[in-house]
Amino acid sequence: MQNELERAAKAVRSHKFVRVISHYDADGITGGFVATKALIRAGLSPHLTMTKSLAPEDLSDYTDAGTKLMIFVDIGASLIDILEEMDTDVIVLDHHRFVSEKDSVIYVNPNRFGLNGMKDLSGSTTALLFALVLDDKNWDLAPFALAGAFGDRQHIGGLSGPNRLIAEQAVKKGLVTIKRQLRLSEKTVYDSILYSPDPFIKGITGRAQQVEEFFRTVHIDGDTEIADMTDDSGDMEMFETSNYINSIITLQLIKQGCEPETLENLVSDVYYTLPGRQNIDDLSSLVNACGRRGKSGLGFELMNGTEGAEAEASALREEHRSLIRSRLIELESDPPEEKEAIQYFYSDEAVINGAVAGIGREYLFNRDKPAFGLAVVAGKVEISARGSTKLVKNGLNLAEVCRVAAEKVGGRGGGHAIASGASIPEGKDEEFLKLADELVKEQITL
Ligand SMILES: [Mn+2]
Repeated sequence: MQNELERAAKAVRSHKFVRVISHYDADGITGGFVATKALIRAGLSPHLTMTKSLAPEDLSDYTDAGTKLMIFVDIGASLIDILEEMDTDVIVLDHHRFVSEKDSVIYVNPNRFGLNGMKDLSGSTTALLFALVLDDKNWDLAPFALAGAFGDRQHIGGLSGPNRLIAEQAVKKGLVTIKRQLRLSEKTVYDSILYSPDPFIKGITGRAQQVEEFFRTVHIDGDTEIADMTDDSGDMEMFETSNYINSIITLQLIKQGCEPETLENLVSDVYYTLPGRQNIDDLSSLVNACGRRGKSGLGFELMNGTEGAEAEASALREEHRSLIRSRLIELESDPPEEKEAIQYFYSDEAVINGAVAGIGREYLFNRDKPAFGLAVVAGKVEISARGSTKLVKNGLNLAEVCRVAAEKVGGRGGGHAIASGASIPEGKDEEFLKLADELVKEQITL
């Protein structure tokens, strides 16, 4: 991988202008930010575009006479064969499913080098490795890169591989500090349970009256601040409070059928930037919301420290999260349809379906089947599919399911084994679901 990174750095040094194209989720936006910052520092003039998807026919939108170098971040893995045909130099920094390699494309993908693209590196941390090959001074971008990896949920259950090394170095360099604490990201316990859909407490999350009643019944002071309950506070009383809240939430989650993995992750390493002490999970969810609400550029500005960006991003996040909460609350009483091996539901908005499928499967739906969220948008059906580590260990590969099933009905799909997506023509959803059901059945019984 180091060789490929050196090749990338060398290619960059012979250019002045560069088109950077990144994905529009938290990983893509932070990765685009990290790459762009590093390129500016190296004396180049980058032009960054963040996009939801990249079809072969879109590529011409990004090339004009002046474009001699294109860099793809957290996107591009599925298009290597087509990128090879481009008249420009091409660098791809992506961790999605590895399909093929072509000598003319400089292609840094962890899956290509014996690493796990779902856990060991994200698009943004791959972009950080690229930035570091350009200049060691780019270490200050590590917190943003980590926010991207967290956006892809690579820290759940602990970081591994190069991601872990990056975090360790960032701590050593005084850029980041880690605290073991309840994984609630709002300021207070009350806000966390009311606003954050993760963890999702059945019958309570998202409903103020129920949250208040719940806290009264179990004698929890909702105003308790999460930051006060960290492992190094040395305050015995706070330590006990934290344990108590943890056990109450755990009990609730056991009642609603959550798996051990979910319960274990309630307490985890939470990363804060230094200085400033911003919760990196929080940064990640703000950037994610910007992308999902069609304002990727605001995510960039937030990281760049633009005045007012944080307040605007917070408002967008609340807009986005309220849609996710509402859909999950509806699904509590009207659960997904089940086929033999999969479960599925429809939403009006495609952008919330990844989160709804992921959180829903973990906290509300059948834990033994991957969840597919569908939305009919402008003549197409957009699909998000989410599984679990346990299902993947049992053979589930949703990237394969989405790719094969989508292609059979005239669409496109791919992603990761645990989380993937597809876009298919309208009216083909039943056929897609039937194919997906068969594919999952085959994978899990293998
Ligand atoms: Mn990614």
